[in-house]
Amino acid sequence: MSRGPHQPAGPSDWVRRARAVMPGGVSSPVRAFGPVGMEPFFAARGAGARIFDDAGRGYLDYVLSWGPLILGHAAPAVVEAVTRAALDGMSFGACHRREVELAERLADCVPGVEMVRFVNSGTEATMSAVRLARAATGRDLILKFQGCYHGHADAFLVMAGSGVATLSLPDSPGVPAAASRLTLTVPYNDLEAVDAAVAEHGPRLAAIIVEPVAGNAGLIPPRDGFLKGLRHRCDRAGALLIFDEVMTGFRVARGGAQERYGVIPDLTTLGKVVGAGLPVAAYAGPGELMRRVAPAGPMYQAGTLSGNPLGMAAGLAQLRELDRTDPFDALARRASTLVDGILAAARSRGIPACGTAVGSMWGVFFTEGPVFDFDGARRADAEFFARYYRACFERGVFFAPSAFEAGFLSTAHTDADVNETLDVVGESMDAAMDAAMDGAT
Ligand code: KE4
Repeated sequence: MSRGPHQPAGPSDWVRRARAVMPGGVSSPVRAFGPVGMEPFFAARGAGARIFDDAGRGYLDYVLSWGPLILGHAAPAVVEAVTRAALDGMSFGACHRREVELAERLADCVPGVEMVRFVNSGTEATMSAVRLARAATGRDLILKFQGCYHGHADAFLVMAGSGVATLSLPDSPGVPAAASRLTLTVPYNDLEAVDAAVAEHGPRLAAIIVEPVAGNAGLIPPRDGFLKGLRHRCDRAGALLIFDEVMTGFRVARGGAQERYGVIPDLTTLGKVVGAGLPVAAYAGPGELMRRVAPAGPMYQAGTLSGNPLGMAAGLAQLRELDRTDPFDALARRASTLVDGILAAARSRGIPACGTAVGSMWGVFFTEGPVFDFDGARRADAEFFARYYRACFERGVFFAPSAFEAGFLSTAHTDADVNETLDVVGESMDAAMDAAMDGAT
């Protein structure tokens, strides 16, 4: 693999064209590479563990479309299923067997799931799950955790108010204060803060929504007892527990975090892996709750392309392949090898770092650990990360272009790929340290 500079000199023509017609030149902000001081990367194709730019240069990919591609890019089983499905039509706007088959498979795999409603994005899934919790409890307030991301619905784009138990403030223009005041925000892994919020607002609390393994603040695992503690507090308060498993589903275990940690939520949201890269997500739970959703019940939610036949084909093919090969232990071992190698490279250079892997999700912070919450994650050295990131990219390794994202691994990544990555990591840490001494930004 060529290790020459992979970055064109200035904004390419495509970046200029993109910025002329799309805000920031991207379809989603994190793709703009802002935090790492680079121009947006344009992908041309992916194959296995690698993604390729327009010039044909390959990068070992640990973003994997932000999690969906657990079998790697263009997995043959998925491509064949989608190709075949497309020949029969792109969308029916009617029931079809594959959506039933995928819903049955999700119910079979995920402990807290009995019934499923498909939607087209994680945001749709979480906003619908919150609406269902409000419908089921007749209550309005929800509680979320700082650093957890559940998509861009108004209820979630909030930041903590002044006090721990106070209601939140908008975290984006366009989000009305009235919407934010229905969301409580407390630190991740902090059951005492949850107790304070529940003591103040418990009778109005419809749900607690949580990433059971936080993957949107870097990777922050739940502390022992945290998830079980949320389960008990919801039961005592009469609120529903929502596990946002859009990222952790079929990633930290076949049955997601609820299988791994043995804590069953009232509602589960899924996405990413269940669509294998196509726009598929879902909210799900026991029949008693899900039958409140129209047309079975009064809670309205709908979607033109929900249960799309190509997305269903992709998800079924990917989940069938996961069941056929059962790669979870091997993926977890390889992810741990990667993180251990990165931490060893940092330690041998005197660079403060901590991190871990949970299944095939992983993350490293450039700060002394441990990191239990978003405040801890924010202590990481963002300048060093940006220099290190650019050096890795120039050497052909594509990590998430933000210190506040998790990394992933696919079954297409080999031990040789991980070893090559660790070589690049060491070289890039040296380059980042040299750049710091030279005063380069
Ligand atoms: P989408 O609406 O982007 O499909 O899903 C929102 C969402 C919900 N819940 C969790 C736990 C998530 O991680 C996400 C989306 N994750 C980000 C990456 N951290 C998607 C990447 C992006 O925003 O472009």
